[in-house]
Amino acid sequence: MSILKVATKPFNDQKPGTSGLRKKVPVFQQAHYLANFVQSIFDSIEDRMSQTLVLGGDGRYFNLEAIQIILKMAAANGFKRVLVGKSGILSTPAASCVIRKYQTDGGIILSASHNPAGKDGDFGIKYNIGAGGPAPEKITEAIFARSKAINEYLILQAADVAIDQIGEYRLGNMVVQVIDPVVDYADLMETLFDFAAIRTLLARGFRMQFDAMHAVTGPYAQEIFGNRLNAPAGSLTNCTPLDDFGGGHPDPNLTYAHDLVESLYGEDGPDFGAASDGDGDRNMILGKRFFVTPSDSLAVLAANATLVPGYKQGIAGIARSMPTSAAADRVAAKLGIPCFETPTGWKFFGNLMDAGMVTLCGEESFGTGSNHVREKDGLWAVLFWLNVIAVRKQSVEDIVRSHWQQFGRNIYSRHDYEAVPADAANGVMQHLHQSFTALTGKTFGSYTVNICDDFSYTDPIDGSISSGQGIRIIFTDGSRIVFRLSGTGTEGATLRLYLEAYEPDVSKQNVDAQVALAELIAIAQQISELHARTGRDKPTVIT
Ligand code: VG1
Ligand code: CO
Repeated sequence: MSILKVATKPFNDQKPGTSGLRKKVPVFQQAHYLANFVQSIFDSIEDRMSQTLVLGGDGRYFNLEAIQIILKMAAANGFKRVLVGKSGILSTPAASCVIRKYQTDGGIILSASHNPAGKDGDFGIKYNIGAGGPAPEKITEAIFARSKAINEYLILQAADVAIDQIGEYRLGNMVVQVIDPVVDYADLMETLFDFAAIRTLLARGFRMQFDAMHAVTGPYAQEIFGNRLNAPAGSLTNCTPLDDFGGGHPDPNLTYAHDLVESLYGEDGPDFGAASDGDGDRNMILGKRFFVTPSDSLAVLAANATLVPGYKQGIAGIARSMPTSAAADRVAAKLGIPCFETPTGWKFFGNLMDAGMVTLCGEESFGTGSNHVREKDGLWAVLFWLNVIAVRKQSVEDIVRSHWQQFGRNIYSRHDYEAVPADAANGVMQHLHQSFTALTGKTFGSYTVNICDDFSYTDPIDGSISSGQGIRIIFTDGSRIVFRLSGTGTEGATLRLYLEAYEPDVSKQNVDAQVALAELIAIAQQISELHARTGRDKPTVIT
């Protein structure tokens, strides 16, 4: 077997976004496109000779081809060993679990998460460091810089490795170890949650429905809920991973998880519903005719953490992304623990968790997790909720309402405007930027603007600064409007508008978020000139 040095030219669009490099499949299928990026990752790893990596993806179209290319490149680049998920499948949290458990030097995760898949869908790739989390910006910037200068990559000339059987195989001087990550992941979950209590809950007639949306969590859900928790047949749906996710959009929210939502809101629906996304790191939690916003979910889990074995000693701190509601801040204040506000993207939580400063982290985008791994974790959140329900013996709705009663309700919504022409979206952001001075102190109806800024974050551990992370318009009563451009889309620009208002009065908490936020929505439209500038009169998705 010989090592080929392949001459190549840089592509200039390989800048990793919020979570790795995401492009349409045909972009990744161009000659050298994937290889250029992989070599750029490898070139940014110091001492890569003799390192061990983890490799796997969410099973979407192009996953298997990409894995064979990456294995041959890893062998040619001097890696000692690569742990691959059986058939190339690894959920994002399981990849983080495996990197940590086997103390590997890092890993490569192939996923475009919640973006649709298939031959005209999206594909993605990201690099995780030895702590198990997404590479920090310093590394992603180095990878991007390298991708703009690359002129050759190394690849082994060899036959494909059979990765559908557990075992060890040689590829040149490298060992390919095919592992079953489901067991490793399920074992970790058993160390955190009271499986006996959840088993009893399910045995006594509490009905759950989990929708794997034909994405990566299917096998994990079958092992955990089916085999280990004896959930009755019918509790799990769409558990066979498909390379196009069954043509669906594996984003667990009220729009895309419509079958699940219909079932929970229907006659005689189950008591608890949950769904995950393409790569298994997101979660949506539903009660009977009740939706838990992800921001509330983080706050509720934090407030109830000591009811769960893995967190019974208490939590050290909480971190949330900037656009996530301040519901968790109120819990942190009550518990007397710190709460950190970070930019969007899980990579910003890693340092805080490594330093032991936070235990729970969350994002409004259906992401919740803890220091058990360094990624957000969909099934972990589902188990956490089930464990809390098993102990409190209350419905999802009762748990959330009693939380609001105690802490007040941070009424919250996100409006996404997808596939907007980039110029128009940038125009909205620029216009807002230019309005900071004019807006400050101005009154709109019942709201007066207190602060306008573009969010910037200084990492408390390594001092690195990330600026331009989203425009905040904060009102004197703490209500907020936030505008951000997405860093995960592959078509035009996605403009996100985040809205939050605080309601301490219990008698006013039982409202529809869109109704309660109507005044803020109108202010956001007015000050951003969104309709005039983008031609859009309503959002693509509301969550
Ligand atoms: C979105 C979410 C962000 C999340 C990211 C990756 O990013 O808003 O909170 O961390 O997706 O999630 P953006 O830049 O499009 O807003 V996943 O499940 O794609 O790994
Ligand atoms: Co995801």
